[in-house]
Parts: sequence; structure tokens; C-alpha cells
Amino acid sequence: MRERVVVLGPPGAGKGTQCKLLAAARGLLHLSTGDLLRAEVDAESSLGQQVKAVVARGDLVSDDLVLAIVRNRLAIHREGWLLDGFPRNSTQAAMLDDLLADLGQPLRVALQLQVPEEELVARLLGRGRCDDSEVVVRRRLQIYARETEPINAHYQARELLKCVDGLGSVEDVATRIGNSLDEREHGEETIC
Ligand code: B4P
Repeated sequence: MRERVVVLGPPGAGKGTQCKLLAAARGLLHLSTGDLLRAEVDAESSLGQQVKAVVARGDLVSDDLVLAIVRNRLAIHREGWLLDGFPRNSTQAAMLDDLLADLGQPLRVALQLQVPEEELVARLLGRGRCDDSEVVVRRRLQIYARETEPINAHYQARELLKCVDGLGSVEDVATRIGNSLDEREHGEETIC
């Protein structure tokens, strides 16, 4: 079965780190809305100029803009994929449901990476990206709790949500994620 996976979790949970490994190991498209937005900023495109200040503050970019980016990529890619950083709120989750119904590409799993808050802060401050100052990191965590965490219930209600412990070495977390996806393949559910 084609792997079509949404990877959820707070800023710094390791979504980008794990998606890169998983995409390489399983031949999947890795679609990171954060990376795509940062590429627009680096290219100094007109879109990038709109996005730059929003990302630097730690706020979310507009839903329509992010959806347009995702739609363009998924419409031309019919194989397996990993969505990293999207959806980020309940509006985006509903938009994604509609988009996948239009494309005939049902979601297989929503994978939630779980990491305690103080570890998240330490990781993000260690990463050193321009949107990783302590003030901005705390703001992003608040926005996550308010806007993104509630979408877990959206996927739980559809019996698609799986939780994975994101603490430990990168390799250990990757092994847990692989096991979790394969369990689902073989019908052994570990829904959270
Ligand atoms: P993202 O690019 O999605 O970034 P993130 O959530 O901060 O990080 P991630 O969870 O991927 O962690 P990473 O692997 O890097 O978002 C950035 C911004 O883009 C948002 O604030 C927003 O403005 C905008 N945006 C993106 N998507 C959007 C959307 N859909 N709608 C609106 N706006 C959107 O790991 C973090 C650090 O931890 C790294 O240094 C890594 O090396 C380390 N690490 C990873 N795994 C580890 C482990 N097991 N142990 C120790 N350290 C580990």
C-alpha cells in the first residue's frame, strides 16, 4: 500500500530530521512546508518577502498560501509521501481532507512525535536557526498548543493517529517510527 503519512508534533520534535531519514529509507516524497517557505525567503521572491517577517516572529503563514504550495506538489506526485509541518491548524486539516479526496489519495497514518517541552526548547536553541531565539521559540510552542495540538483529535476520530516517543537518539526514534508504520501495515494497531 502507498505510504501517505502526515507527521505531527511540536516545533523541535524532530519532524524534519525523521522525515529525511524515512523518505530516504522508503523512497517517499518529503514535503516540508517549513523548508519550502524558507526556500522562498532565501530566493527573495515576492512570496518570500511576505513570508519572511511572519516566520521570524514565530507566527503561522496564511492557510491559503500554504495550501497552494502543498496542492501543487501533491497534484504531480501520486506515489507515497510524507507531509512535514502540514496541517498546522484545524482549517488546514479540513483543507487537506478535501484536497486528498479530490486527488483520490487517502491518508494512511497521522504520526505524532511526542517530546517534553523543556527538551524542545533545548533542541531549538541548539539548532540556531534565525527563528530559534528563546522568545520566538516560546511563542511557537504556545501557538502549537493552541492551534496545532487540537488537530490530533481530528485524526484520532478517524482512527489514523499513532503516537511515537521522540526522546532518545535519532536512530532510536527512527526505529520506533519504522516499527509503528509496519505494525499498521500488519494490522497491529498502537493507536494513542
Ligand atoms: P518547521 O520548519 O516545520 O520547523 P520545526 O517545527 O521548528 O522543526 P522540526 O519538528 O522539523 O524539528 P527538527 O527536525 O528541525 O516550521 C518553521 C516555521 O515555518 C513555523 O514556525 C511557521 O512560521 C512556518 N510554517 C511551516 N509550516 C506551516 C504551515 N503548515 N502553516 C503555517 N505556517 C507554517 O529538529 C529540531 C532540532 O532538534 C534539530 O537541531 C535537530 O538536530 C534536533 N533533534 C532532532 N531529533 C533529535 C533527537 N532525537 N535528539 C536530540 N536532538 C534532536
